[in-house]
Amino acid sequence: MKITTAEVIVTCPGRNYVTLKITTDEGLTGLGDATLNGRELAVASYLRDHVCPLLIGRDPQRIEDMWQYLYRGAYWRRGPVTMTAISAVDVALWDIKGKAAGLPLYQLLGGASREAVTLYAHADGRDVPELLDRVAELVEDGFQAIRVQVAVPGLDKTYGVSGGPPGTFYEPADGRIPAEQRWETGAYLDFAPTMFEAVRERYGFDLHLLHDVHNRLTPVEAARLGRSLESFRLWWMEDPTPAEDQAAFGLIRQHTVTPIAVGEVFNSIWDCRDLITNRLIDYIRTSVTHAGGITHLRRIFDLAHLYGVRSGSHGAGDLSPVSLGAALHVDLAIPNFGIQEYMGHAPGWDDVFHASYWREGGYMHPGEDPGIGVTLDEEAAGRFPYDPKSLPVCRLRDGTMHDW
Ligand code: GCO
Ligand code: MG
Repeated sequence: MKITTAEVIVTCPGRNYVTLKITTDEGLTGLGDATLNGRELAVASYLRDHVCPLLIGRDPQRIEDMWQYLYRGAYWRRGPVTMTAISAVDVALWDIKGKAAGLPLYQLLGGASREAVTLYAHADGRDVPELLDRVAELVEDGFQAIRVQVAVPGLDKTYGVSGGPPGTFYEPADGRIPAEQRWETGAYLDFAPTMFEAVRERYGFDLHLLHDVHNRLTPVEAARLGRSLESFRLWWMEDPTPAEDQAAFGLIRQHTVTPIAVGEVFNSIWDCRDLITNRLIDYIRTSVTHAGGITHLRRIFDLAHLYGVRSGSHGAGDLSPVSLGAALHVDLAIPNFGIQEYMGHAPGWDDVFHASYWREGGYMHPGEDPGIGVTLDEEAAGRFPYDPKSLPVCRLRDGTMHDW
């Protein structure tokens, strides 16, 4: 079997998605997600200009060799752009392998280790009552794990709070110039326990609660937050500090038993190694799209398994349905699955993508179609052209740049 074409499709059905489509001389096609939110065209160019020409004529069945060729073969390696491009190739090749075998991908990964994949959904509110309403809807819909985020009183904008109608929460990403938001750590730390208190008071402890700090704290502030939330028994506290400084997690760990999840911005096993092997985190959030595809993500999860760390893959709406489909196969197969983020996609996404995956309440399954089970309608994709958007940036009240 040989690769005959490799095309990059950029489309915006509510959000920008970059998809790699690989076709073989036997007429099989495979899709991979290459979306890097806010930097989409950099990956599209990396693929079109530097990777696609290398694929033509190669054997798509040699997935491991292709991965090594693209990773070790690039002198300037690693980083989000390169690794997202490699991920897309890898996922597309696994899609082809599944189709060639006539099997859903999870069967090639060892078969199902569970009946379905447990999801966590997102609830947010401009205030605590609005959050409680949103949690009620998700509970009604069958979710047993919910990420909760509430606007911090006194701040004009808080990460994770859209103020939009339920089910339509997407990170604000408007135009080429990023919006600027202001942040005040003291107000957040004082307020955070209030939202968990309210949810626990209404729902008791049957519901799993998660929270994303989104890199806003210093290590000692994160330690304080984790400690102040202990009695609410969170499933996890996500990205309490920027993860470049991995030793920081040692300090957080010394002070709190609130579980920690990190890794959505990591691109390789090297980014995760110290946090995992030093047992500084409980969940690793790397995704098929940004951490080297199925081949490399499994390697990360296997390392994590050795150290009792479970998976909790990033699944924000800025990762395409191809990404979610691929993630579900991995989630279903690995022994140390923890939870899968589920944010859904913008209304109308299914005009462009068609997916075999299905959701029942708080569970999802990748479906039984051969390969990943997600297809793209190119004609429909063409009706939704690229729409430049940026993630916001964040400053402290005095104007100092901070982490968003
Ligand atoms: C999450 C993430 C997202 C990111 C987004 C950036 O946990 O879901 O933090 O909300 O901010 O994916 O593109
Ligand atoms: Mg996050």
